[in-house]
Amino acid sequence: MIAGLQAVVGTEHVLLDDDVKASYETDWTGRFTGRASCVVRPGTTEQVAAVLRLCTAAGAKVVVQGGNTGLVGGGVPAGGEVLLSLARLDVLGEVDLASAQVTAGAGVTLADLQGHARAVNLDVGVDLAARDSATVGGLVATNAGGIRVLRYGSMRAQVVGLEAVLADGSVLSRMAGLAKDGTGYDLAGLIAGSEGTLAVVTAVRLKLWPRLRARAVALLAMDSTEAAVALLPGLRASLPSLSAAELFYAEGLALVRKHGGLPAPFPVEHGAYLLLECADLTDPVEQLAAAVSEASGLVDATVATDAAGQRALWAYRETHTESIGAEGVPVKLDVSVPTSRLPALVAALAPTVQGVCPAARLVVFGHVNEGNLHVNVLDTGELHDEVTDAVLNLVASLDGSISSEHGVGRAKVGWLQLSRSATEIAAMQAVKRAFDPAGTLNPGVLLP
Ligand code: 2HG
Ligand code: ZN
Repeated sequence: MIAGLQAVVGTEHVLLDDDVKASYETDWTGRFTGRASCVVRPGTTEQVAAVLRLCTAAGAKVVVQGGNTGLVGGGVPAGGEVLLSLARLDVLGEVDLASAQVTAGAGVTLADLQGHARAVNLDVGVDLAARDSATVGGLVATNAGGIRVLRYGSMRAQVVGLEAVLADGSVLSRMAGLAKDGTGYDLAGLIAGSEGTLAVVTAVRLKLWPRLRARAVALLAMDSTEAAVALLPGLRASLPSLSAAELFYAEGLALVRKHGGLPAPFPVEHGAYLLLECADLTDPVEQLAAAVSEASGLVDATVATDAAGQRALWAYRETHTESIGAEGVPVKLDVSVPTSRLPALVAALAPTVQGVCPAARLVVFGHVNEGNLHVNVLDTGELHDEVTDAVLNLVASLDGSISSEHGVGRAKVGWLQLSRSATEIAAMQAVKRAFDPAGTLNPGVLLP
């Protein structure tokens, strides 16, 4: 099989040396790691197809990887698989202005795609902190969310066309980008969010949005999560330009200040912080300032008008992940509940985690509009499964989802039944068998 792979992609793109493979074998969190039998780096869709034909024929298992920014172990080997890296599929098509769409190879980074779209006054609907490394293929395969979901939806909602290779090497392609297409099953929508278990995404066609250069950012302080959630209806109604609403707390603020050397945003600590961003064609600062001054339940607020001030406020939110990572390897649980139940979730988290792991340190933050909380637990020692179990059961008891935007991966596969019924899991397994009967793709990810 190795000789066959070398013949397809060239010897230099089949990595066998342990040192060279290492950066592909551990995920961003450092929690998930395993050895790959080899790393294969095809440069075209045809090469991906030939690689998959060879692997399936040899009975080899394949793990698919984009920018390796995943947080649930879905893109790194468990042990012995072929690691298929799509990083070289980085061709960006010309933007189609008539439809406001673009075709991008799976290996194009989000930042490159954003730059490409912005050059013609358009923009990508999804944005997230890992933009410089995260790739389009992985964003689609995991249905990534990020900081603009409240305005533009998740990655699946951006997809108007998709090319993917099935495990047997056949190529499924639907790239015309038809805005209306009533011909049956939405296979692109199904593959989006399937975490590499159904097919290998090699290219996507994405819808683009008008570029909104004028931005305003505010950081609000309030006493509680309840107060933050209570603000949402009024903010959405009075701010059609609202494009982000991000929540964090004093523990996370202390960590980002410690690791980033950031100044305190307010003279005293508060119960909850909400970062808002508005984006529009004309300057939204006044709109935002008016909405903030009318909002009830605020104890402090600051509005940034210039780009440097906006970046400084965003840093409090966007450096959470790396600041937590600098403290140790956390248990990361990306969950969502109906937004109205977010205060109940936040209130119950500390006692729930301490009940199973008294030494644990909890840092939570998230995307408030979607009821999406990033529960990061440090210092869990050997108790990561116990902590995971307690938190995910709490989430399920509040009608929530055990994975909001990071996917199930390997991290939560044992808990899928908390969010999906037996009937749903059986239907998902039947779909998996239809696409990948030999079970080549991403075994151990998503499905038990
Ligand atoms: C974010 O919102 C990402 O910044 C990462 O989804 C969340 O590190 C995390 O837990
Ligand atoms: Zn997030």
